[in-house]
Amino acid sequence: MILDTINKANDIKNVPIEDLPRLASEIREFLIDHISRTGGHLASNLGTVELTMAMHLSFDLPEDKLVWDVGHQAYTHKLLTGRKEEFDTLRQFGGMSGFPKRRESDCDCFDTGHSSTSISAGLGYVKARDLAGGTNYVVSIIGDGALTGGLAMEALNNAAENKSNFIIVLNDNNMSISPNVGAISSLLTGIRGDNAYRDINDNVKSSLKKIPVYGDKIVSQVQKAKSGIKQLFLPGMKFEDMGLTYLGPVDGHDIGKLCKMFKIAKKMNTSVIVHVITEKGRGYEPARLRPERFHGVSPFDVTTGKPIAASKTTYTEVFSRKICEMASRDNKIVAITASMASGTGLTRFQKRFPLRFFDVGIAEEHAVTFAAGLAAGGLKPYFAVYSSFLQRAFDEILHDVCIQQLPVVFMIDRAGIVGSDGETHQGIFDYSYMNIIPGMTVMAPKNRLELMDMMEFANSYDGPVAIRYPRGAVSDIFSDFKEEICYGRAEHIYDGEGTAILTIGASIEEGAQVYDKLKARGENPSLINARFENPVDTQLIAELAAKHDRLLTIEENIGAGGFGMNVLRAVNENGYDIKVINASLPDEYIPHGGVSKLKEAYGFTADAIIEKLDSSRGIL
Ligand SMILES: Cc1ncc(C[n+]2csc(CCOP(=O)(O)OP(=O)(O)O)c2C)c(N)n1
Repeated sequence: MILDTINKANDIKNVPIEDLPRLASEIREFLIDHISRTGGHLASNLGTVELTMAMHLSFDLPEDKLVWDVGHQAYTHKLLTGRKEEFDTLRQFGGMSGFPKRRESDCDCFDTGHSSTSISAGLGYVKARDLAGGTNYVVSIIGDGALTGGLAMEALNNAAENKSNFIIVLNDNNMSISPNVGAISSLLTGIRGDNAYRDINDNVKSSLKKIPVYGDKIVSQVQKAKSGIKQLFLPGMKFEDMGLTYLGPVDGHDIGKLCKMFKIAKKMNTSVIVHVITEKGRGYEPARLRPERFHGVSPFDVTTGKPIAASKTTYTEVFSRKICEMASRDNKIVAITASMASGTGLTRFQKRFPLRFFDVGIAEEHAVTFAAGLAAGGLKPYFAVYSSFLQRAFDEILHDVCIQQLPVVFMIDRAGIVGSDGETHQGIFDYSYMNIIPGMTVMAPKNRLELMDMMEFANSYDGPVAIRYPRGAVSDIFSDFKEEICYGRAEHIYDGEGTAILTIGASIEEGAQVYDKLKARGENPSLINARFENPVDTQLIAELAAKHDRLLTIEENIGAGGFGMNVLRAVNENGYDIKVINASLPDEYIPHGGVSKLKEAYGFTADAIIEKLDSSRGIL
């Protein structure tokens, strides 16, 4: 195995050129074998094997900097930088992350997970290098999907003014997770099109001539090599017009051509885009044919491509069906996704109501202000979005939706600990950042039925509402309890005395376990499903204070600024005579791992919560 000879950065440079295609095949086999067992990002990684090899052949790590966008496609980079053995622990607690991590390797120069950051970060590296008089190369690798993000556009706008070498590799596979959308995608499709493949022409010459000293020489060499670098050509003029140098498109599976292109790019004294065409899922037919399904996968059978574990009904699925049912009755309902139609369950809506469905690209900030405009125009927009990705749209939620009290519904999926994607993807901040925006109503269902009831409630409510629900299988806990939803009112599950357990959303599970354990040791606590994080049910808290000596709040979110804080404030401000104990996740970034392992490690289990309760009572 050639892969056995690669144990640290730059080892690939010792592999004979004729063996590189075999190494690419071995890497693909390795990735398919390992990801089929651990789960992870497959299709994108299969598409970047040769591109990564070519970059490792063309640059010197760790001195040169490779800044990956999103970072989900950096598995080959990890393999080529001495982390082969760690693949068995991919995305597991204490194991190797699925994204670049500076703490993991000096070859990972920037932590990522969210989209469209690489050009900004890369440009920062460029300026830091230039100010220090350094000579290393900086390469940002961004996908065509990530290029639709506003941050990437802001960065390009800035990078166009740069007068030193900065290489931006545009990894174009014509796909975001789903097929890419919008004008950027059309622009790239145009460039990729038939008439794009021409021989060298004047425009390329002008690009090449920008290379100091060597430019003219390269032009004449390229002209001599008739079929040499055939794909250097004109169509990147749109980028050139912006002030960026454009090279490409180049076949992203041809290592020789890629290396030649990088050789040229290294000579430019500008920001240069190297446009690379790759195929998602290359080398594994199920992933090549259905790249969307193989974007992020749980363990699967390599022969059939089918997942090993049987799928269960998820909250996403419940949302997916319910929104269609509601939209069939109410033609004001429209749905928005920021490039996550399948992940958020909106594919069904897209098929049934194509004119009322909007995929805006990886553009959460735009999605929110767009939703505000739709609402101001008389519609009822539902923006379905993962908790961690909505973080970027904080100002738009405040400035465009809430100040104007526009009736936008935020369906916040993947809230709480999501597990194996780690720090960047845990949905543990939304109770805090949504909570502090005046005029925002924040709800969370205890089970699947309540999610549907909350959606009906949100539809009838004339103002901004957020409903947050977790990743994974639905719960049917306490499905016999279905009091009608009243604005700002909680739901009593069990009435008792002494300790009142007040849970929000999915943490009813931990609350019920705490309840059972306290009961088992002879106590008679109350259990309440808060339903509303904001506004908090002050009337209920007053009633509880009369009969209980302790209020235990439970929320799957960091402690700062969330539900527990609201309860504590209500108690303080009204002078209620009751002690409040807040159980939450710690105010920390939670790494990757299985959800239950993480809950254990970060003290979010019934036992850990009872321990906290007991220590507040002086019971050790
Ligand atoms: C802010 C943000 N929104 C959504 C996502 C989810 N996401 C991860 S990868 C991806 C698609 C990226 O497409 P592209 O950049 O073309 O990379 P490819 O996977 O096609 O190689 C999306 C939408 C994210 N990581 N960050």
